[in-house]
Amino acid sequence: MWGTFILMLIIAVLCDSAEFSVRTTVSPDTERQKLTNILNSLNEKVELQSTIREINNRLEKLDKHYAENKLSPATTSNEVSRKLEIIEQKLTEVLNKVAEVTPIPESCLEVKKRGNNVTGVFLIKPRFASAPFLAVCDLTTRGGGWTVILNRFDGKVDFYLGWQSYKVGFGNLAEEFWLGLENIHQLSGYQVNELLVELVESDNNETFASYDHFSVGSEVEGYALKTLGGFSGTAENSLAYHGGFKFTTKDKDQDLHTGVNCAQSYSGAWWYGKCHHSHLTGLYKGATDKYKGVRWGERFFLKKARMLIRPQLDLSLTL
Ligand SMILES: [Ca+2]
Repeated sequence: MWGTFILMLIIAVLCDSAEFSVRTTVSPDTERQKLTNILNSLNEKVELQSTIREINNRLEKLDKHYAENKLSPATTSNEVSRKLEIIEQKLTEVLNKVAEVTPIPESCLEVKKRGNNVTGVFLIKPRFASAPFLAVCDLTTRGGGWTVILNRFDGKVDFYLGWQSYKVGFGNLAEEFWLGLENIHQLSGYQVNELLVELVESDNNETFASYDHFSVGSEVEGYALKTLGGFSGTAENSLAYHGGFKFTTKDKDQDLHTGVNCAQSYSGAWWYGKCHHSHLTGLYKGATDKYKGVRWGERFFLKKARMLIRPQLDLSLTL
């Protein structure tokens, strides 16, 4: 089943690559039309990227199952992972080719400035990113131009995942997702960004927390919450405690709690210290311990949570 599925994915990607391989034999107008078609088909890429993420998540669970039961599968997940890497590489090549001939916006703010006013999925490429990626751009909230980095609203996506998943991102951009620490670093590491956190409690009370400055360091820096400041909002300032801390997942302990992995203790992944005042990656369903649920300060078992970042509107300053 994996074989057929992966083959279909490879064919889908190669078909796109083939479109580029005939570029030199067509007229500029046809070429432009072809490019437009490719850009229009980016929605399919969203699906493909989400599928790859989904398969990776399942592989992670499968590996855990094998390890726990001391099983040796006939087809190893490593084999499948390698094939997925090839598909992802092909997808990146296609996106890079699009980037070569069409200027890709560096952020959702640029998407907005180019006259887009409808929130949706856009291809963006931060200045120093090695490849473009797809992101949900909120183009209406508080002036628009936001990149959504976390979205939770129904618990369909499992957020209790490992380092690799948090690094590259997971979930489905059309539903719940985490954009990925590397992408968040690329967006916020070289330019002053602000952060908006939107929360909805179980009684539908809506609150927000906003920070003028927000940046996440590189992988070498442990994807630390490097800069955080300028709080305002109707919710608590519950990220302040986490400023400066590295990111911890259940399989990578970088927190301040000796002998304890906070991600394991609270079934999430966050910039834990000893351990948290907020963690929006907590369990959506099935948490009896309120500190294991989706939490922001004294608001527990949150119904909805979004994190959005945007280069500062009134500052063109780059770090
Ligand atoms: Ca620890």
